[in-house]
Amino acid sequence: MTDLAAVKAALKTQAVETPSWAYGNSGTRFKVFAQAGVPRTPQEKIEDAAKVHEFTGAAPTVALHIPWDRVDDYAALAAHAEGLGVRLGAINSNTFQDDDYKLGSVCHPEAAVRRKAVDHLLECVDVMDATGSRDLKLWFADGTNYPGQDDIRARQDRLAEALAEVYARLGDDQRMLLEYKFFEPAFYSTDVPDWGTAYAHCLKLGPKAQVVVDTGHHAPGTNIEFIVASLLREDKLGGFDFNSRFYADDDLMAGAADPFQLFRIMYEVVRGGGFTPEVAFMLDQCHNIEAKIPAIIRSVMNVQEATAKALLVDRDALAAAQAAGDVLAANGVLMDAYNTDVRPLLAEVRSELGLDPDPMGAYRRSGWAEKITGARVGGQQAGWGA
Ligand code: LRH
Ligand code: MN
Ligand code: MN
Repeated sequence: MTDLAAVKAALKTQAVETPSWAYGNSGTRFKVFAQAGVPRTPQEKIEDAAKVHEFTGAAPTVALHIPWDRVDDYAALAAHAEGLGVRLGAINSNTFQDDDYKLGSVCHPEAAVRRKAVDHLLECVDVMDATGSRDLKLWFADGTNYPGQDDIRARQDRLAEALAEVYARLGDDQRMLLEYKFFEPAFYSTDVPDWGTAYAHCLKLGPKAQVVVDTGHHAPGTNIEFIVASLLREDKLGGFDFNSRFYADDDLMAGAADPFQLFRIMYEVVRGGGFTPEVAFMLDQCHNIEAKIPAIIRSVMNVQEATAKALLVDRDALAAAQAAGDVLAANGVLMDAYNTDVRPLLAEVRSELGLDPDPMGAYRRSGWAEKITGARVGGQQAGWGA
């Protein structure tokens, strides 16, 4: 039997970080679609993120991407966020949008380019000092397109050297989260293609280096929950970039393409003791054709629903069935939880928190969309896709 009161208490603590870039205009490599009312500044992105938190009660932090969110005064930006009831979260580095990075950043064959990239990462730690952020999220677009183009192994050495320098700069309460992605933009070899590579680097660096799992960064058919279970077992899961995919790194709404996979991942999180602030639950998505703020509210709700189902798994019954080798009973226990309609439970949780039980409706009725559509002209483009 699952303890419903405990499930509700756990759900009330859930925090999903939303990405500043998801509030900006985005698109594909073919076209960026401008939407009305889109933020023109980092401050306005945070205003939108605050709305997501206001209606879900579960999105208290916003991740920044530097330089997309570069400002003169980061402490003032943090104060702006706090004034709106949210905080600044992970600082995401960007070493992929500069001509100098054509052949890579921290793995580039030229020392001068590597220096520039590492300096940017160090600048991101300065930003963290000012914002009070705990996590530096690193994703490297580094790789090669053709066999022989560069020395794959030497690139690993350069990567290790860069990471070590940044690691040494971290404060006592700061961490680096290393993100992997199996391909794109490089098509032959990628320097951090998988969790094994990220894990090996993080292990060598030390406890402040952790792996981040972006759910869109795996080959089709990859068992992501196995990766989650393994990283938790090794104390190396730093967080998630949630989004969903049908084909590649689609960055669609979390839980939209495969809610069952999200449930399986959240079950391993719960099972592995990962439902704690030590694991950062972040979204990394873009909303090219749908309204952004409600899409992000929907995504937060999808994560909450998967979590609620994971928490509802009757772990005793599951363990008993597993121990008895009763395949069908064990699978049945898991599916019972997955097939539970948790929406009434989450509505209750929201009411108990003093929130509207229907975040989507509450946002619609709030008039915020109309307000920003009238007030903001010339919204900013999220950093990529031009
Ligand atoms: C790379 C990635 C990474 C970036 C973000 C914009 O595909 O997932 O996390 O910082 O997209
Ligand atoms: Mn990501
Ligand atoms: Mn991605």
